[in-house]
Amino acid sequence: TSNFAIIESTLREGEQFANAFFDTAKKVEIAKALDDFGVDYIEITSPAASENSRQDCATIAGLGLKAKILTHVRCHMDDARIAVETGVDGLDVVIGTSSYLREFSHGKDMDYITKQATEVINYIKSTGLEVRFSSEDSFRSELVDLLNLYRHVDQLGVNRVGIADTVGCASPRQVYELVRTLRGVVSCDIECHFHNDTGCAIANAYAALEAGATHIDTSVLGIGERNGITPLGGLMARMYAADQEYVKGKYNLPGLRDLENLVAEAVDIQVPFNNYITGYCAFTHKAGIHAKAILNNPSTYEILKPEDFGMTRYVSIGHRLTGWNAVKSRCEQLGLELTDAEVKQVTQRIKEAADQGPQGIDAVDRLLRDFHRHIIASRA
Ligand code: HCA
Ligand code: CU
Repeated sequence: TSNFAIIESTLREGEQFANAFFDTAKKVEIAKALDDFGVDYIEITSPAASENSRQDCATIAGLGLKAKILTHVRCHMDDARIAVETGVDGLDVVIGTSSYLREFSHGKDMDYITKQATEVINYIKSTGLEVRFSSEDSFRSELVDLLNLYRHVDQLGVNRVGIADTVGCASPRQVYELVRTLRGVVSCDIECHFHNDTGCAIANAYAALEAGATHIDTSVLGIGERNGITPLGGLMARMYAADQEYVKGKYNLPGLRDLENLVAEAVDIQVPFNNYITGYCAFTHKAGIHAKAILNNPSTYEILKPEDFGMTRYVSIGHRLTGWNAVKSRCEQLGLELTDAEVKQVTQRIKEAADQGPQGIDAVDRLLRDFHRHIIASRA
């Protein structure tokens, strides 16, 4: 899994999020922020969607970013022609192959799809641009159909084939098996796209990489159609846990929080409390047993180092699960000299107060200072 690339789709899949409306300036700001973060590709809404979409696609393609710029188009000659004109580095071409999509969406059979794909891919290749060919709703498509189609487009010379769990139905094991099988059939790169309807989008991305996939689609905070896709931050957490040095060396991890805040504000949402890495309690330790071990060695209860992400650890002590080691550490931070026996005594006071309700850090600090003043007075 150690070599993987991110196709960042906040400006394409993310635009399909219920709240999303990005004007040109916001798209440019987000594209630059994604580029600073170090994503490999930035995927933009199809220029065939609207006149503004077309202009914005050309604008972003013209920014001269380090990331390659892709646009996402249906498997149609008209769309492909418009896309090529925008100056992007490549096209992500998609067509629905599941029986649902063939029956209820475009109404085409596999022969037609193969013919259409051939024409569009040959055209894009003739322009010298990168091309990826993907099947929408891959997990509810016939396996033989998929493999035949992918073998065919691989021979046409596509850069990547794509697998999309459009409806979020796949489990990590299914993903592993499909990607493994596909790995044996094509020699090009394999891109994967996972919706998060059942909470598997990060695990599925990881399973895909384990099975030989090379590219993963993400969006900032996971925004997208319905409840979205693999979130960039969550994938970073997962991949950091797997190969810290690679992830730290390649991506600007301390930039994650600002990037998420930028997008959250643009689509008028809050970063979730339990978000990977940047959620407000992602590095908060509470139970006394945890706090004690964390203070001795953070790795005891942390697989992600907060400082690698520009975050800080917080040991919470204003509650009845608190332990005297954590209280002692807070006393040291406040410069209050107390013996261990005295710290144990004041810990009891905190627990008594906390039994009545949660205690904010200010209330706890006041309690510690008052206790300390009394001790000093009694010593004199
Ligand atoms: C959709 C399209 C897509 C495309 C994924 C891909 C999906 O909005 O339905 O190009 O690989 O989820 O299938 O986002
Ligand atoms: Cu999608």
